[in-house]
Amino acid sequence: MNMDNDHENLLNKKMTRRTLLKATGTVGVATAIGGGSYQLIKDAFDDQAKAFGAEIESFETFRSSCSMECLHCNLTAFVKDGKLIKVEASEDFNVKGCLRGVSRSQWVNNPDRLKMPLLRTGKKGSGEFKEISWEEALSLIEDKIKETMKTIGNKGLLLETASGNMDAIKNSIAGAFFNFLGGATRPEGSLCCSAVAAAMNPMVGFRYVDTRDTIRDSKYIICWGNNPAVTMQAYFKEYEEAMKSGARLIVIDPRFSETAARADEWIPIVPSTDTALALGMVNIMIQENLIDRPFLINHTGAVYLVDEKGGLVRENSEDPDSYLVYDTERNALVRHDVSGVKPALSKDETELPNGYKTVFDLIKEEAAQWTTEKTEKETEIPKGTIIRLAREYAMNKPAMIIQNMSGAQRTEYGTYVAASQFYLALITGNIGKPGTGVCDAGGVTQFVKINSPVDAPKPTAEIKNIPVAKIGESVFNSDPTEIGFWYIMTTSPMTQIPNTNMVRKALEKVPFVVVADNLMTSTALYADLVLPVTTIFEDTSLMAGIRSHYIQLMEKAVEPPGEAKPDYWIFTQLAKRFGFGEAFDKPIEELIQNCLVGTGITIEQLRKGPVKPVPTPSVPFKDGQFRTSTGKAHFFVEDWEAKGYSPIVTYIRADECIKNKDNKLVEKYPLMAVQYKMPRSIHSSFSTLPWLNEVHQSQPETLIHPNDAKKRGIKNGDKAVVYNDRGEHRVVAVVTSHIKEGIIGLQNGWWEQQGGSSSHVTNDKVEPLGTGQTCNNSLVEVRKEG
Ligand SMILES: Nc1nc2c(c(=O)[nH]1)N[C@H]1C(S)=C(S)[C@@H](COP(=O)(O)OP(=O)(O)OC[C@H]3O[C@@H](n4cnc5c(=O)[nH]c(N)nc54)[C@H](O)[C@@H]3O)O[C@H]1N2
Ligand SMILES: Nc1nc2c(c(=O)[nH]1)N[C@H]1C(S)=C(S)[C@@H](COP(=O)(O)OP(=O)(O)OC[C@H]3O[C@@H](n4cnc5c(=O)[nH]c(N)nc54)[C@H](O)[C@@H]3O)O[C@H]1N2
Ligand SMILES: [Mo]
Repeated sequence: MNMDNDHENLLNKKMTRRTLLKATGTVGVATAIGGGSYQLIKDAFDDQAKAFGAEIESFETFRSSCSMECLHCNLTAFVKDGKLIKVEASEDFNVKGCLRGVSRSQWVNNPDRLKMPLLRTGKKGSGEFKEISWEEALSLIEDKIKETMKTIGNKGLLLETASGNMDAIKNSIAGAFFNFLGGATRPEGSLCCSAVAAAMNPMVGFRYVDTRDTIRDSKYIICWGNNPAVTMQAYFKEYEEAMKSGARLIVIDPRFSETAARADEWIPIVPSTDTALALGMVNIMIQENLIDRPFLINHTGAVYLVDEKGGLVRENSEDPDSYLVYDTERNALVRHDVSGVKPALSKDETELPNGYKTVFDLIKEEAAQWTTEKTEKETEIPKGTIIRLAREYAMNKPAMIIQNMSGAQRTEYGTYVAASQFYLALITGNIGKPGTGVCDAGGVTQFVKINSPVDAPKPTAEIKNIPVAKIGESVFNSDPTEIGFWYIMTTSPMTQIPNTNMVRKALEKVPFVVVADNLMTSTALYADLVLPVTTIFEDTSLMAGIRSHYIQLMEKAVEPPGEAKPDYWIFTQLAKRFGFGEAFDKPIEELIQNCLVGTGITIEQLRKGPVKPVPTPSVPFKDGQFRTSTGKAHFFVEDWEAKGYSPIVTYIRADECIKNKDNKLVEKYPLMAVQYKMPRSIHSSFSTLPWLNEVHQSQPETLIHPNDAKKRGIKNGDKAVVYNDRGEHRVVAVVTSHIKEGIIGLQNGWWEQQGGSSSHVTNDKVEPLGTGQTCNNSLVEVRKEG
């Protein structure tokens, strides 16, 4: 069957038969499912056709925002007789939604939606619950909170929130409620990208800064451990535009990703050795004089002096910004910011007094260890490629590195990975100009301040938070504290937190676990009390945050099923019971207005469509102006030193890395697993929606290299088990050279009910500098099932 012709025919047929069928909607669906199954296309069109059957006038439309996790597409819901009929990408929005966005209708109308509060009756995990009223549910929560506060104190309460529906209201209100109580234990760091924050905040002064507006100006783009063709799909058109204008696209990834398939070059690498590669590149750049000296001297702390003990030298120890440099005009140590200063870059060029060095000298020494031979050995990238990559990035200006919360930084020393990418950009002056920079996932919060919807007091209790990657073990071992009450919303720890078996044991141990969600997720199965909440289009809310350049009103389009309620309604009811209800009990419009106060934007404006309070094009750190207190970019980070690590980016081999022959585990588990995100879901969200399961795969797969498969007697399509001491993950083996030998690729987002989460085998070690997670440093073995 010729699929292309089939699409065409289908399109033409429907287009002529239904003149009312909007062209944009039609194209939206067709592109979203291009290459997908015929049945799905037919279903989608039949649904639309039915919806548009007769009187278009009787439809109402409402707008909302899709998940911010993958860039906030504005969606339009079509409602007839109070029922959501279909969802389309909004016509006037600059990016077009995908099949996940369109499938939102299958989330809203899902027959499996939770409709009533559910109280556990069987064993945890058994799925046996009985329906109870909201009154009973809220009383239970009140009692359990009070009991925990009395027996353990506030630290016995654990509040866990994350990425599900990253609007400006829900997670903030939950935090405010627990602050009013005096505080609660919270997860520290993030599963996602706290390593990026630990690199960017001290180096360039703030985070959530992206360069997406000028991707198309770039001549050379390196997607480094990042797969924007899937994970930033809405903006992939920018990469395509850049390539049409002659830009080269390079992908550094152990996996031949969807982006690699569209790139000029794929550079496979041993996972978590990226910092070695970056230092090897810096070494070449310094040796071949490919560095941007004026930029380093005028806009960075490369020129700051370091004393014999290796510390930064300041004029006044009370003034953190009074860094000293060696002025080549005055031949004296002066503050870096005195007028007319001409700082020395290196002791190799200018004789410095008293054995001083510059920060640049430290970088040079660090990088010098990374000869091309040594870099090749560690990363398994041929040295010719390393040299060419360094030269091309430095010479094809403007060049950009795409980081976007990359897989490369979800590794044991992920902060150094992220920081090393900034080293490359700063050393070559590839920053602060269109087409350059290191692209993070940025949002409106870099331009305007979004307030909390509710003004809450600071927590009064002294509480030690738990590194998020260690939630399972910490809670199970009551270390540092016993948890008596665990409130989980907008996240699914059973699939997303590393080491699933530990997370399960923790959920089983805590006496009262509340999960607020809209489906019976893998985590909800382990709750004592499940609260049914609304999804988008069922309550009014505001999207304004860290990953989207737009502020969007999320309109209520339909009534939620049964007695599902918005999260803020739950906290308002609870707040009333605890005597601080007046701070919460406000119309949602007022809560939204509170968020918007500092922006000058009104709800009325947002009712007309998304507002972009961002200068376009946005060029972060324009003209070398950074957001640090000195206005300069810093290479030497005292925060890292305070944590016992090198203040200069250094490569430390990860514990669970196949290069680490000192680790006995490498013999037992000789493969390294990397995680990747799929088009079919955002993490575990969307995972059960029929259209997505039909078009994409509906069971977990693993990518395994033909040589690795052969050694294990595994053939393409065989059932296999990926395992280590932490647990087992059942998969279908995809035998392919699209993964580097010695590495396997595991998918993120499968529910336990769908075959199980890859987090059963992921490393739960904490990334030490950013308190992030290290899922891409997981040693495993694979066997054929049965
Ligand atoms: N469709 C879809 N889009 C999403 C998401 C989703 O779940 N689904 N999630 C959103 C979120 S929250 C995030 S954080 C982003 C993440 O966006 P990405 O970082 O692009 O997503 P990942 O698939 O986790 O990782 C990208 C690649 O990193 C590679 N990788 C793993 N370890 C290493 C390493 O050590 N070095 C190198 N060089 N490469 C490595 C993997 O093989 C993978 O191909 O995507 C966002 N967008
Ligand atoms: N193995 C493995 N683990 C990973 C990763 C990986 O690549 N591999 N990636 C990591 C990354 S980058 C991230 S960002 C995290 C993400 O992990 P999570 O933040 O846990 O994301 P989801 O799995 O999508 O879970 C979100 C949940 O919130 C629910 N939800 C949606 N809207 C609402 C709402 O309005 N109210 C409430 N109460 N609930 C709602 C959804 O139904 C869903 O169950 O996972 C991390 N964990
Ligand atoms: Mo993430």
